[in-house]
Amino acid sequence: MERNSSSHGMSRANPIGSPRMCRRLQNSGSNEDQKSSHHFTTEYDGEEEVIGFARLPEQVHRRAVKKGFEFCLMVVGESGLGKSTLLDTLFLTDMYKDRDMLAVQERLSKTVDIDVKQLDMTERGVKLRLSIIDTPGFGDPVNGETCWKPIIDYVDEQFGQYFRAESGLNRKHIQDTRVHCCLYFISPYGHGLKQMDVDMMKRLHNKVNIIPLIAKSDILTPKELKRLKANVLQEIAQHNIQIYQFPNFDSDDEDEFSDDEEELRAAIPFAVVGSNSIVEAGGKTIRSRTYPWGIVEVDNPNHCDFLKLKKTISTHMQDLKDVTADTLYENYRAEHLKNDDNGLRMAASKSSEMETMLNKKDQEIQKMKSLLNSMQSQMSLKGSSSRGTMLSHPEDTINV
Ligand SMILES: Nc1nc2c(ncn2[C@@H]2O[C@H](COP(=O)(O)OP(=O)(O)O)[C@@H](O)[C@H]2O)c(=O)[nH]1
Ligand SMILES: [Mg+2]
Repeated sequence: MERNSSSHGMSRANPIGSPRMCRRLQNSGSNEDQKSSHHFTTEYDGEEEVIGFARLPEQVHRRAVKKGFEFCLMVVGESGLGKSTLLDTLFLTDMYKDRDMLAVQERLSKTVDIDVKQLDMTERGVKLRLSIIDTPGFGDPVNGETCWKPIIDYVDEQFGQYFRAESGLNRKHIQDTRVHCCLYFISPYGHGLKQMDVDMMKRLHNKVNIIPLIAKSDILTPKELKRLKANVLQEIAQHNIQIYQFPNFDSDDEDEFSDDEEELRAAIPFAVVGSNSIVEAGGKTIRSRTYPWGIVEVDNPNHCDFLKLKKTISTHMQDLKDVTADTLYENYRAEHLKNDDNGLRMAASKSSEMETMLNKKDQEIQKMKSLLNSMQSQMSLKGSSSRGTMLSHPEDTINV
């Protein structure tokens, strides 16, 4: 299982913290502990280095840069809510402005099947392999009732592939195609979650990190949006749906960082607007939707939460991967191993049943044989006294 100790480190300057201006040697724990344990905490002054582990973050960073990152993002939701458009908006035109674009440029057309696109991008020397998984929307005539199946099958199959690779010989270069994040689109036209949203989210929540979104939020007034967000959150809680929980950082983290986190957390479910058209306004180029009455700017925090969504993904990539590997995949693995174990136990009990049956048959055959022998000896006795015909093969008359 991949574990990366750099969790959260990529987004902060110095996760371990700079050495403090003090020198003390302290025993951790109570007096009781002092007798039995030898666990000391040492802090060295300023620039002084004994081991030099303050350079660990650099090493972790260098390793990550060399290895590159893999991240898989999926979009799920009713048909026509702007999933494909938002993916376009997120990645193909903006998210990594300085990226070296490879191949995939074409716009995503209406999705009828699961469509995985890969983008290899480099940002300030850091390589990212991004897999974008666009799924067929619910209510599409092509999938009808079983719309959830290909999506769940896809997620399970990625776990399965990882599991097989992990149990194989070459475990060094496992490609991680597990779905690390699922953007779940909720309709702006209703009053909250639909039954099919509840069903789908419940099928997904033990397998992927769900980030809920209010789709096409430009059609809602601020008041309507506020009410819809509240309803959605209330229904998520009521139905015990587990959505992605932001990690709790230590209280001594930089204030600014915690404030940012709090702002992101408070905006869930993020109200998004997607667009691919760029307009010129006031000498600036902005991505927006133009209506007869005005312009909705995708990147304007007063118009929607698109920037907050973008920030959440980019600053929580490692945490989303960690939760996938440590919790969601572990659940799958434990379940899988339990099933395997049950299978083995059933096979074992079947074979022992078979053995008992064979033993029983053996005993019956032995019994028959001894019966035959005694009959044969009786007959030969009779034959010698009455000179009657003797059977050469007594089995001919007795069916064994
Ligand atoms: N009003 C509005 N329309 C949108 C938005 N995003 C996409 N659309 C439109 O909704 C329609 C369906 O979009 P699409 O991305 O194909 O939806 P998908 O089926 O969920 O992938 C298209 O006509 C888009 O132009 C949005 O944020 N607001
Ligand atoms: Mg689509």
